[in-house]
Amino acid sequence: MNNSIRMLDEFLSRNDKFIVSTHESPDADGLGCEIAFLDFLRQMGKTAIILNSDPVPEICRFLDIDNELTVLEDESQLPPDIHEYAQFVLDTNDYNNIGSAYKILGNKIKEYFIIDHHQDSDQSKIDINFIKVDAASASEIIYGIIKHYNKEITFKMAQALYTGIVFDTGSFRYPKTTSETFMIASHLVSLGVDPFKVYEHLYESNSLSSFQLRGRILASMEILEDGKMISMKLTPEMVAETHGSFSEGESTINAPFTVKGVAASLLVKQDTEGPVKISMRTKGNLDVAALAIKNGGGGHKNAAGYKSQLPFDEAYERAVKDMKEFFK
Ligand SMILES: [Mn+2]
Repeated sequence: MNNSIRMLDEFLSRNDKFIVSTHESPDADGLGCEIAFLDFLRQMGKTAIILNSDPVPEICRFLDIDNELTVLEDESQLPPDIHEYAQFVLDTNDYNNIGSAYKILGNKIKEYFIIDHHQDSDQSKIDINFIKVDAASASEIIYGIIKHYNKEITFKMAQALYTGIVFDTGSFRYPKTTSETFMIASHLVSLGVDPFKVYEHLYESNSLSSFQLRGRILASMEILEDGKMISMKLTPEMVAETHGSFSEGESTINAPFTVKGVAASLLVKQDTEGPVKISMRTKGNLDVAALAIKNGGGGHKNAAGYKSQLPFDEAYERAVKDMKEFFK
């Protein structure tokens, strides 16, 4: 048994009641993990509920067949015996990154355990949690855990995990996609998942207002380093003026890679409330994870981000300058 499974096993043995959470602005991987993991915990004879900080994006609603994805707004929603609960944190390695829920839950739960695939420089965190950075998605890790314990994968669980995998691999395109990824996907499809239906929900269900928002983001682009780098802005004003969805707007960061020769894409973004966030995507050997970690964030070699305390325009200038270093 490897160390991660042993740590998980011990965590499961010493707790019977669990809260399951994912990161703020949740995505299909985090939400897919939660839905599958919730039923896994119940099959293990545990009590479990999902509590997140932010609502489910429209394109992920179809995953929530039994209405289990709950947003935690205040303490009155907590079970009376909350002090007997432990917490699973899925698809992020930073407890604070679960958003506002950490302020409500942080001092009440017994302990927490991370299951994630993002890079972190803190070895002690890796030693006591389940962090597998070579996994293409957290959903892939959850699948492995369910198989390890020989539990059943229902249609609901299969659809949730498949959607998480499709989302985090960019439809089986990103570099961490392996034959293992395809084998898992194949098994999930054999359990009844409809790949076209998942694709339609994820990629053909955006709202018209979000499409307009995308237009505004693209119009903000600066072409840098002879077309090797593209930077863009997603401002609170753009969100307010178009009424588009911030989370749908965020995916525009991938659009520059449809252009031959683009190796780096930068999106500096801020919703109508909340901090300025810097998202970086690259191709090849340009390692943005190190840059994100240096700024208090995290991520993967080719996809990473951090929050900035600076005003929007300063954060943008700084992020552009940092990323241009790759081309020196
Ligand atoms: Mn993920």
